[in-house]
Amino acid sequence: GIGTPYNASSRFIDDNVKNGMGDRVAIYYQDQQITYRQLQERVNRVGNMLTELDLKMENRVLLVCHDTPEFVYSFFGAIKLGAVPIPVNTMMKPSDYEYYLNNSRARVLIIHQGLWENIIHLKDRFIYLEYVIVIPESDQGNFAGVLNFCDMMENAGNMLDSCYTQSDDSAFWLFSSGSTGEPKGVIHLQHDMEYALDHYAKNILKISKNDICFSASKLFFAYGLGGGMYFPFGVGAATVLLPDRPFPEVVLQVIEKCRPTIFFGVPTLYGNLIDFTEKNGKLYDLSSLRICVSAGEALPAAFLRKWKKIYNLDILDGIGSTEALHIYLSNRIDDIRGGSSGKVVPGYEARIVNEEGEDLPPNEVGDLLIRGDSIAQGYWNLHEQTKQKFLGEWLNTGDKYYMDEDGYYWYCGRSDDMIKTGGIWVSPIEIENCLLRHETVLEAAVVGVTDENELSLPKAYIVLKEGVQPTEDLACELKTFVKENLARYKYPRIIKFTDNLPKTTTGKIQRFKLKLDNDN
Ligand code: 3SK
Repeated sequence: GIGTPYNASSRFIDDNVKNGMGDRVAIYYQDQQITYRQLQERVNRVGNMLTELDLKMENRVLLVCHDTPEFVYSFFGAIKLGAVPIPVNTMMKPSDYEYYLNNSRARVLIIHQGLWENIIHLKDRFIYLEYVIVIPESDQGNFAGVLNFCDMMENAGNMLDSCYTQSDDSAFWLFSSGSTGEPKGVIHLQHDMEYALDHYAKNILKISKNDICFSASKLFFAYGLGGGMYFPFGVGAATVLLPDRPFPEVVLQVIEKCRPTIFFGVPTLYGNLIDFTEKNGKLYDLSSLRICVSAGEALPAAFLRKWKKIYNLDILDGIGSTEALHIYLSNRIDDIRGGSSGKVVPGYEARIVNEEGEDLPPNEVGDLLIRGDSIAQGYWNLHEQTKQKFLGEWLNTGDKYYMDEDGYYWYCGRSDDMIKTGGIWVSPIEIENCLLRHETVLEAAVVGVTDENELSLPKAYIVLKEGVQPTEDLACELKTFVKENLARYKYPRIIKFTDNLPKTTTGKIQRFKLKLDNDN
């Protein structure tokens, strides 16, 4: 039989207009203020233009968009049809987009002009793609064979009923990168955003319609998607969108100008903001903020102290994941334990288990499992990996944690060797494979090491081919080589030349031994 209808686009966009908030600002973008009524009309226009292309329920749409209103219109426009938007990282290499498109079998690609120009040469390799909709960034450019987002919007109707979906229908995907293999499509359902909103944003952030959110973390990250979009929309609040890279000066200026009340950043950014403020000796006016949030990796306690000292603001550190959609362990506004990830967010449950899956007592390190209803349905077309990660109701986070007697959780590292740099997961294997393509490299092993602020960075141990001299210049060349061949943020910040790598008898590199290197 037909069950209760639930469509996340209706819930996060239309309900605001229905509830009398149509004239409130939903998005601050550059000099524009976009109200909920305007937002609803534009979401409807995108829905109509996708319908014109015969996009149907469950068809995927890849979004390669900067943080602009078009991202939001496209995301919710697709969901309103029951189609499935897939926002992806805008900083990847061309071949990564070939993978995203072919793996997801997206029929439509919505992409900013500059980003399209970077991948246009690969277009014959996009097997399932039928339409490319380019969001223009200038009058000039090659729009041959593609559709123009703005022209289509203008010609599309502004009324659209949401299609009949239920709370367990697919709503959107995000790609999650693993230590081995290719990125995995994480399938999120229609009800997932509302669950994260109700449990994390309402309970922990106490978000209300009077808030203005600003996420320096981009919308294509699960973290930014909540903080910069569906948390504020879920309560009729506003968001500030910043399309540029979040350089410290820009971020501080945006806060001063737009006066947000909740700010979302990653530890590396807080470190940069602190450095920038200290070096310039100029204090920005951040007095509009009532909460700063950090996630992505553990926030060094020193950053918490310095931020408080400089700006008299607390940072709420928490941990989440793409698979869980948002934060499930967090400090509280009136209960912050520096250096810890805080306690379990109400609505989620946590277990710390040993290798046999048995629960461990306080203070013992084990694997963190999480339960809660924003957890994804599974990975697209990856049966084995889905079984390993999604254990019935429990999600195996892949993080090592212990819980102290007071119920605070303390992060102890990754179960696998993945490295988080600047809040983004990086696979050591991908960097190693890239280094191995350099003519001078015989063997390479990459591990995450921590800098003086306890933030992790990729470090490469390299065995050179016979006769090649290990020099500073070669180290620089290898860094540049990785920057040119992978997304820039993946390059090893430190290179150490060595005569051999520690290996098991079967020849597997023992990265954990490298992490114990006295230099680190
Ligand atoms: O890495 C995290 O801590 C995180 C938090 C919220 C949403 C997504 C992620 C990956």
